[in-house]
Amino acid sequence: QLLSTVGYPRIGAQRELKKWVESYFNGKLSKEELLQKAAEIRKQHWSLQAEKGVYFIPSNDFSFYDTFLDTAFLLNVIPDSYRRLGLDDLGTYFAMAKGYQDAQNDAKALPMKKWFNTNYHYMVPMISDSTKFMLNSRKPFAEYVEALGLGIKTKPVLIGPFTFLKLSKINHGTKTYRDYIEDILPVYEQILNEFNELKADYLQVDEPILVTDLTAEDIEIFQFMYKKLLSKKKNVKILLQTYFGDVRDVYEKLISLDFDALGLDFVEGPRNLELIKQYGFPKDKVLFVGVVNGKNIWKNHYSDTLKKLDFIAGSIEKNRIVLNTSCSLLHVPYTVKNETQLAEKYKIHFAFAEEKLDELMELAELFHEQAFEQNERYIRNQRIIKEKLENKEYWYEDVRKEISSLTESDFQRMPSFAERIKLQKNALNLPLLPTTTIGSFPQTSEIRELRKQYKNQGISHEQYQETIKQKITELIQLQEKIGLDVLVHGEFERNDMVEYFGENLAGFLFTRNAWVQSYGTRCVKPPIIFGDVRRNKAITVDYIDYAQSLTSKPIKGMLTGPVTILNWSFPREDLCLENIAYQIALAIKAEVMDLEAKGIKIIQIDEAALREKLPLRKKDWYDEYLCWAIKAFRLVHASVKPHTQIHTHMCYSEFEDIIKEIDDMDADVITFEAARSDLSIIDVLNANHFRTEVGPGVYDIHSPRVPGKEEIEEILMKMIHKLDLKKLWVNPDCGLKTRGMEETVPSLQHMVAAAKDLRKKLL
Ligand code: THG
Ligand code: ZN
Repeated sequence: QLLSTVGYPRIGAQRELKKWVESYFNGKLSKEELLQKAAEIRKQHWSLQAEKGVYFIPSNDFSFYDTFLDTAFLLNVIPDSYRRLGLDDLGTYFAMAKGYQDAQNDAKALPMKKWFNTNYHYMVPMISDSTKFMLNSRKPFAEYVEALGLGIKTKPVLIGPFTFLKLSKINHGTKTYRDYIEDILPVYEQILNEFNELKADYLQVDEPILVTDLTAEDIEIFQFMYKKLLSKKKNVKILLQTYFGDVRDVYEKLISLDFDALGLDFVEGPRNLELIKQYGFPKDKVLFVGVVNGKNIWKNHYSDTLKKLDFIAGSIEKNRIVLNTSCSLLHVPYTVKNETQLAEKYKIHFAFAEEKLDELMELAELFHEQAFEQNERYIRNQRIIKEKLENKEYWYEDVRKEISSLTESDFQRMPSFAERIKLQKNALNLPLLPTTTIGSFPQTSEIRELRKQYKNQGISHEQYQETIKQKITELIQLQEKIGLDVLVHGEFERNDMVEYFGENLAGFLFTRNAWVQSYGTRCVKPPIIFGDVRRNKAITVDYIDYAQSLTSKPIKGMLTGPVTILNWSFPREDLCLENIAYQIALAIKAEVMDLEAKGIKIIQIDEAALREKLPLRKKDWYDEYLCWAIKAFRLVHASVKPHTQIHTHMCYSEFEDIIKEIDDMDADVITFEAARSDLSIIDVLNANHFRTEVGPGVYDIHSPRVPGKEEIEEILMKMIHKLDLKKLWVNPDCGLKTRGMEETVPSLQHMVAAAKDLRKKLL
C-alpha cells in the first residue's frame, strides 16, 4: 500500500516561513538563521508525512518564494540585470523575486502569472540569447541528502523541461521555445546523473502543461525531449506527473515512452479514466492515481473514489497502483486542527493538507479490503457525506426558488448601452477624462490593528465604526483636495475583497488560520462556501452612504462580483458552480439595489478573478464556464435604473482573448491594470469595436516610484490616439492598499494635473 503526495505546503501552519523571509528582508533575521529555520520546517513536513505512512514523500517542493523561480535559478536562467548586481546566491534569487533597488541599480522583479487555474502565482523566467543553461544550484540534491540524514528517502520533485520552456518568456524576436531544447536537456541529464550517484529511487518530473491544448508540433517536441532524456536515466526511476486536468492529447505517447510511472489527476481530469480504458496501461509501469483533491478542502467521498479505483483496477493490477493527491497540497491550508473557533459540526466535513494524508491511508486500506463496506472508516465517511447532503442549516428555499424562476429578462439590462450612457453623462455631469481610483487606499498598520482588535472583541462595534468613519472623512477631504472627480471610501473596513464579503454573507464559513500561499510571502484566507448563500443584512451601504453624505462629488459604491467571490473561495461540492454563482449574484444584487436606493450613482462591481476558472482547454471556455460566469455578473446589475452607472474592474489586462465576453458583461465602464503592459490591449479593444468605456491604469502602483505629470500626460496621449476620447477614464492601476500615503498622494496629484492639462489642450 504505497502512498504518495505531489507536494506539500511550505509557508508554515502559522505562516512561519512568510514571517522569517520577511524578517530576513527587513534585516531582522540573518541568512544563517533563515536557512536553519527553513531546514526545520522541511523536517517537520517530511516527518509528518512519514508518520502518516506516505512512502513517496516529495523533496525540493520547498521554496523560499516559488518553485518555478527555483527552477530558473537551478538552470541558470538568470537575466544579466540581476547577475550584474553582484549579490550572493540568495540575494540574486530574491532580486529576481522582488526586484532590487539601491543608489546605482533599479532591477524590476520578474513578472508573475497565475499558475494554471489556481490562485497561486509563479514567476515567469526570462530566456534570451545571453542565457547560458547550466546547473547553477545544489538545492534538489541538498534537500534529498538532508532528508536522507533524517532517515527519510524522498522522491525529489522537478519542474520538467517541457513545461519550463513552454511557460518561460522568450526574449528574442524570432526564436521560440523549441530553439532552447538542446540547451536545456544536458542540464536535466546532469541532474539525472547526480541523482543516480545519490542512489535516488524515484524522481518526480512535473509536466502540468500536458493537460492543456497541445499542437502537433508541441507533442513532437515533448516526445523528442523525453526520448532523449529517458535514454539517460540509468537506475533512477522517472515518475511523469501531471495535474489540473487530463492528458488526452498525449496519453498514447506517454504510455509508449520509457517512463517508470505516470501520475494522473482523476479529480479534475475524469477523462483520464476513459483514456486508460481505451488505450490500456502498460504492464511495466506504475500508475500514481490522484484521487485526493489538492485544491479543495472537503472530505473525500470514499464511495466515489473507491468506484474510480475499482474501475482503474480493471486495467491495472492493484500492486501497480499508488494512491496520490490530485496535485500539490500547496493549494490547501495546513490543518483543520488549528481552526479552534470553528464548530465541530462544520469541521467534520473538512480535510486540509494534514487530514488528506489520513484520507490517503484510509483509502488505501479500503481499496485493498474485500468487504470495505463493513469497515468502520467507510461507514463513518458515508455518514458524514450524507449528513452534509441533508444538512438544512444553510438551505434557503427562497433563494433556490428565486434562482429556478429566473428568466432572460433578469439578465438583461435596459435600455441599451448607447441610450443609457447618454442619461448617465447628463446625470453625472463629469468632465472629459474623468479621474478616479480603483477603490482601496493605503492601509496603515494602525488600520490593520484596529480590525484585529475588533475581530478579537477588544473594542466595541460603535468604537470601531466611529474610527472607520473618521478615516473615511479624512479620505474624502483628501480626494477633494487632490481634485479627483469620482471618489471612493477607501475600503478601510476590509481585510480582503473576497474574505470581507464571505464574512458578511450567510452560507459562508471563515477560518482563523487557513492560509494558502498566493505568491511569494503573500497569503490569502479563502472563505468556505458551506451552504446556500444569502444576504441577510446590508453589507457596505452604511459606509458608502456615509461617504456620500460628506461630498457633492459622486462616490463609487464598491462591491466584489459573484464570479470573483466564487473563484477566491473554497466552493461547496454538492451544488454546481453555476448555481453557486447565481446565489452569490443575487446577494450582491440586493446590495446594488440598496446602494442605488440610497442615491449612489456609480457602483463598481469588481471581477478581478474572472479568468481564474477559465477551463484549461479552449473548446470548453464558453460552454463550461463563460456562459454562466458572464450571466452571473449580468444578474447583479440588470435591474438598476438607466442613469445608474455600473463599473467593473479586472486585474491584469489579460483579456485579449475574451474581449467579446467582457463587453457582454454589459457594464458601462471597465478599469483594468495596464501600466506594466505595452497598451497593445487597446488596439485589440479597437479591433473588436469594444463598446464599454475604459480606464486603463496610467501608472504602476507596484513600486514606490512617483510618476511625473508629464509622464502621465504622455501615456494618456498615447491612449487618446488609439481610443475615443469620450470613452476614456483616468485612474491608476489597482492595489493602492499596498502602498504608503507618501507616494500615493503626489502620484494622484500628478495624475489629476495631467488630466486637467489635457482637457485644456483638447477642448
Ligand atoms: N484576494 C484574494 N486573492 C487574490 C487577491 C486578493 N489573488 C490574486 C491577487 N489578489 C493576489 N494578491 C495578493 C496581494 C496581497 C496579499 C495577498 C494576495 C496580501 N496578503 C496578506 C499577507 O500575506 O500578508 C494577508 C492579508 C490579511 O491579513 O488578510 O498582502 O486580493 N482572495
Ligand atoms: Zn485589480
